[in-house]
Amino acid sequence: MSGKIKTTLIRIDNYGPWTLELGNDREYKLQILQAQLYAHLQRLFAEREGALFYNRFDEMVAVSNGISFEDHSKIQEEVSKNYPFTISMGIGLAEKPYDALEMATKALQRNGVKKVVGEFDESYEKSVKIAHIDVNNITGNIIDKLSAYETALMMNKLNVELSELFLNHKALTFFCGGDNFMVIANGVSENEVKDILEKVGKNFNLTLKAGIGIARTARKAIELATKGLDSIRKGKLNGPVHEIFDLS
Ligand SMILES: Nc1nc2c(ncn2[C@@H]2O[C@H](COP(=O)(O)OP(=O)(O)OP(=O)(O)O)[C@@H](O)[C@H]2O)c(=O)[nH]1
Ligand SMILES: [Mg+2]
Repeated sequence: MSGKIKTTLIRIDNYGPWTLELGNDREYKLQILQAQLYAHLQRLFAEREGALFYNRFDEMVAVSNGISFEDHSKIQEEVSKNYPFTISMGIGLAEKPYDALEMATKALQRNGVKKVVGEFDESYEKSVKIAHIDVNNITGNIIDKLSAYETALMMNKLNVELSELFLNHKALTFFCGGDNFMVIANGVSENEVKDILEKVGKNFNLTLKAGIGIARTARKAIELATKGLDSIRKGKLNGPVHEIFDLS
């Protein structure tokens, strides 16, 4: 697969010092703002065929293939108009997701407030590979047997193990709620995904499945990944992994 993955790191400018100004009774206000910002940015990126992931709640990562500098600037303006802070965005373009995000991080480190900095090259921004991973029958095997807290702890541990194993391939894993994980997986083969799922499944005494989508944009890649996953779920395909391409 030729082409590169583009990631955008979104950081709230001077967030730390600003939060302190809100006093000690601030946590609920920050949680509301962060949730609103996430929802808003998810929509702004999705409208431009991208996808957004929580990184550390107050710092988010988008897969932004095909989204221009001008569009990033429009997103930034929209945030400036609606929130009591501004954001900066660092953009990285590389063959491997980890390298793209590292470039994005470095771009932000070199620059100050309300910046949009980094790599744009539309001719390379045409391949996104995303795996949508899901636990088989989490309802019967885990949710109905363990306490809600233990289930959540298990998902956290699963997130750590998946993240580490995919990071060995320079791929980035994000927990998306329930029993769902999305991996920005450019450079990881279908067989490598399968091996990781089997290894993690053994360690946690459960089984996992994954749809993999390959497309020009993040939103389409996720749509295809989820389609692959649902086909396995409905028994139309033998799992645990199914890959679908659409580079039209
Ligand atoms: N983020 C996200 N969450 C989902 C999605 N589908 C289901 N969920 C949530 O994930 C949890 C588990 O759902 P399922 O994976 O369908 O349930 P399951 O018992 O594991 O069943 P199978 O996966 O079909 O074996 C539920 O809390 C759902 O709300 C999805 O596409 N994305
Ligand atoms: Mg499931």
